Amino acid sequence: MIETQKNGIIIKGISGFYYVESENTVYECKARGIFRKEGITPLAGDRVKISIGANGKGWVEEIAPRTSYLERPPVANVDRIYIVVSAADPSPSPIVIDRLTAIAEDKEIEPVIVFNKTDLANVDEYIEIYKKAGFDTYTVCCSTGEGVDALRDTLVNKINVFAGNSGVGKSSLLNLICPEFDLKTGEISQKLGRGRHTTRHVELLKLSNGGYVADTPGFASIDMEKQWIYKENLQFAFREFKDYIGECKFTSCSHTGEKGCAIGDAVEKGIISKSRHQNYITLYREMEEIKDWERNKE
Ligand SMILES: Nc1nc2c(ncn2[C@@H]2O[C@H](COP(=O)(O)OP(=O)(O)OP(=O)(O)O)[C@@H](O)[C@H]2O)c(=O)[nH]1
Ligand SMILES: [Mg+2]
Ligand SMILES: [Zn+2]
Repeated sequence: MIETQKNGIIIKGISGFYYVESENTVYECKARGIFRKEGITPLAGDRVKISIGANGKGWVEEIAPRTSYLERPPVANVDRIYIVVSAADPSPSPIVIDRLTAIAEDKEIEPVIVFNKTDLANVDEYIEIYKKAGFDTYTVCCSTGEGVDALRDTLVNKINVFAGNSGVGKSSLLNLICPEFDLKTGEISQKLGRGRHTTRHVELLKLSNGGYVADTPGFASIDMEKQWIYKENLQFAFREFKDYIGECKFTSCSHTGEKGCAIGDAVEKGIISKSRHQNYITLYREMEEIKDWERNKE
C-alpha cells in the first residue's frame, strides 16, 4: 500500500474523525488505537504526524507534546486568548474579563483584551485598568471597521482563541478579519432568551496570512468550572501582583485583606487597580469553596 507521511495540525474533531490540515489540504483521519490505550484524546490544535493511504484517508500517527491546552473549549497549543469585550450591549463585565485572564495566565496562554462596539460607548476607563495590569489591549469597531487591520496583524502564525460573553461581537470581528469565514452572527434568539449561543463547535479557522483562530460559543465562552485554579496559584494568575508576592507581613498571606499585605498596599497607593484586586478576592473565595474531590471527579 502506498502511504505518505505528512505533518499537520488538527483543525477539528467530529465523532472519531480528525480533520488535519497540511500544506493547505485537509485530510480526514482516524486516530491509531494506541492513543486510546494511553488515554490521549487528539484535540483541535494538536500538531500531528499523519500517514495517508492511497484513498486519501489518513491516520494520526503521532501527537507532538502540547505547549498548552484548554479544556473548555478543548483546544491544544493555544498561543493567545483574545478576550472580546463590548463597550455596550452587553456592557463590560470586569469579573468575566478577570476570570478569563486568570484562566489564560494559569495555563500560560497570553491573554489579549479587545474592546469592540466603540461606536456605542467610551471604554477609556477599562483600557486604563487593563493597560495598567500589563495586558495588550486593542480597540476595534465592527460597525466602522476601525482597528481591524491592526488586530489581524497580531494573529499571524499563532493559534488564537476568541472568547467573551455572548453578543460582544466575536463572530462579527472574525468575519471582518477574514470574510471567507462567513460565521453566523447576531442570532441570539429573543424568544428563547439569553444563553442561546450562535457559535457551537470548536474549529480552527485558517487565516490567509498564516495562523489559526477559533471562535468559541458565547456566554463566558471559556468555561471556568472545569478549569479550576488552585487558590494558592491564583496570585500568580494576576500579573501585576508579581512584584509584591513575598513582600507581605505574613508568609501565608492570601492578599484578601490581611494586615501588612504588600498587594493591599499597592492597591491603596493606586498602583494596582481596585477592580482587579476585588475580582481576585471574589475568585479566591470561589476557589476556596472547591473541594479536592470535586477537582478530581470525571
Ligand atoms: N453597534 C455595534 N454592533 C456590533 C458591533 N459588532 C458587532 N455588533 C452586533 O452585535 C451582535 C452580536 O454579534 P456577534 O458577532 O454575533 O457576537 P458573538 O460574540 O459572536 O456572540 P455569540 O456567538 O453568541 O457568543 C450582532 O447583532 C452584531 O451585528 C459594533 O462594533 N457595533
Ligand atoms: Mg458568535
Ligand atoms: Zn498579601
